[in-house]
Amino acid sequence: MSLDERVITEAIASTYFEKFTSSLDLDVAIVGGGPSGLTAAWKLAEQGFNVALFERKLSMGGGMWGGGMTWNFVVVQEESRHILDAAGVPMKEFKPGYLTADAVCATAALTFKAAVAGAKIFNCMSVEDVVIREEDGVKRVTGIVINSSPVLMAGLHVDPVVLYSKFLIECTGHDVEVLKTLVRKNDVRLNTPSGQIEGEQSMWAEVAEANTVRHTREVFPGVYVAGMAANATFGSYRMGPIFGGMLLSGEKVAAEIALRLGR
Ligand code: 48F
Repeated sequence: MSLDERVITEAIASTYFEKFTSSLDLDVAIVGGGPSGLTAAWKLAEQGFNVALFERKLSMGGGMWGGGMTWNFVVVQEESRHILDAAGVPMKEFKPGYLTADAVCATAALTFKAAVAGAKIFNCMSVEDVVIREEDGVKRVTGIVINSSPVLMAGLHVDPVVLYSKFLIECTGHDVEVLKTLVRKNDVRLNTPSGQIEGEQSMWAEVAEANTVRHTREVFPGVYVAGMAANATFGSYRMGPIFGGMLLSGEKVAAEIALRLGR
């Protein structure tokens, strides 16, 4: 078979823009491709929702690849075993209740499950702002403003583009970047004790893990927080390289939004 470079280019461009235009009106936009975002994307996509995940970096996985301090194993608790089991990730019990999994295998498996379930993954794409609307005095986030990561990294003055979404899941981790932008630019109150982002506290794994799941909720009309972003938003602790809470948070946010969307 002879190869035509023009066809290769056309195949990539037309397939990519088909994926892009089918994302103009999303059910759910997920920002951040760490363990919580990937789990949420997988669980929503497998129910048939129009869901896309935006990750600033070239690779998915956020803080999961490196395990603890680059020793590339993660620990998960018994309660979250079913999620990695369903993704086909082998685990070993280290002590009762503490399971270890290969960090690379777990990250790759979650990425694979999300993509194969039909989540549209846009890597190398940064969410730099949100779309906001006001109706009867109530503000709501109705979409995301995205730009190419290399454009932002190079500091080029290039305008972003916009996609609409019924719900946004803020999964950007410790920095809570998208929610910070929403609060900084708009005169809004969040569904937190102070109405603002409370900020992350120091290490307390047991409380943090429980709170990651507890704080996974809608924090502003149209915006849910999940994963480490949920902890930072509601002022809880960090937990280090134990990942069960991240997986359970992704599972919970997917279930709650699925209910809201009528499934
Ligand atoms: O930090 P990250 O892995 O978030 P997570 O799902 O998991 C936290 C754990 O990895 C770990 C932990 C506990 O076990 O404490 O830190 O809550 O992934 C966040 C992802 O969001 C991307 C970022 O590159 C990372 O991959 N991200 C951040 N800001 C943006 C973004 C943005 N504005 N647009 C697109 N992606």
